[in-house]
Amino acid sequence: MTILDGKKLSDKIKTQIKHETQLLKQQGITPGLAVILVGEDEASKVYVGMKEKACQASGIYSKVYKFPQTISQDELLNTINQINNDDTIDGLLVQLPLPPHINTTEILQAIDPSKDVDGFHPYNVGRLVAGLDSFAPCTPLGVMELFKEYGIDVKGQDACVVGASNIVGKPMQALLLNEFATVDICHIYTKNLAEHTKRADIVIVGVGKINLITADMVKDGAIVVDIGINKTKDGKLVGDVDFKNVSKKASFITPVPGGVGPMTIAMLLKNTIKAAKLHLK
Ligand code: BQF
Repeated sequence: MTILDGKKLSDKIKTQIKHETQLLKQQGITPGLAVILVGEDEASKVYVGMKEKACQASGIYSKVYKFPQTISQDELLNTINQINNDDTIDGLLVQLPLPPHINTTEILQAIDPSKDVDGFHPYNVGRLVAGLDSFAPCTPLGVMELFKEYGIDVKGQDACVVGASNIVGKPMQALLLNEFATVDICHIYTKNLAEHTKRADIVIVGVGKINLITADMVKDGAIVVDIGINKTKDGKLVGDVDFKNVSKKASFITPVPGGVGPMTIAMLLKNTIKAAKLHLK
């Protein structure tokens, strides 16, 4: 069993990005990322803090726009318009979730697709599904990067993605299919989850349920990727996979923390550099 070490790979990518940023700066370009944070969600604050710190470490200019929970739809749209027109900013992301009175779909559609480093705008979603060059969502992109680093070729493999969100499951399916895996997506209405996961060469799960994937649900030698982030009663971070037992059967497995999470942040930096190069042309 090999651990897919996302912390280690993300550190390596951050160093590469630092060098790329230096080259861009020699051409008079400083890559810039804007992050919009609404309200007081503790997890969101931690994630935005991680993003700021990663930008700082790799020489990317970053600016966080903080707003109270009570901000209106129009104020938020105006801010996005202003950032769309700001030449010092290459990438723009809106930290989710937004408050319930905000129309998230409309907010995401207001982002300039050429600055859409989270890849949530329907323009980029469409391009990803069509197999065209696009900004792809950072978490599934991070999973593909881990596969590449560890020499895992998904072509012709049976993959089972558990969780069908727009942020993780659906773009994960598209990225795998674009590389010619056979992809199954399971969700809350799936009749027999174990039946699907047991068949798979690659199991990727991100639903937010502790111990959803147990050892009896994966085949010997499976590649297991855990995108879940859960807090136990004693405040420990764990994923959706029973790591202790599943790791005995898996050929490759990601830990939580230190697996896909750090890769998500590294891919955000990578997408921001990509946006900066796009704007250079
Ligand atoms: C790690 C996220 C759910 C909802 C909104 C490192 C992160 C997490 C874990 C991180 C996530 C999850 C982010 C680890 C960003 C990933 O060491 O395991 C980094 O900061 N993430 C987000 O911005 O929004 C989310 C999960």
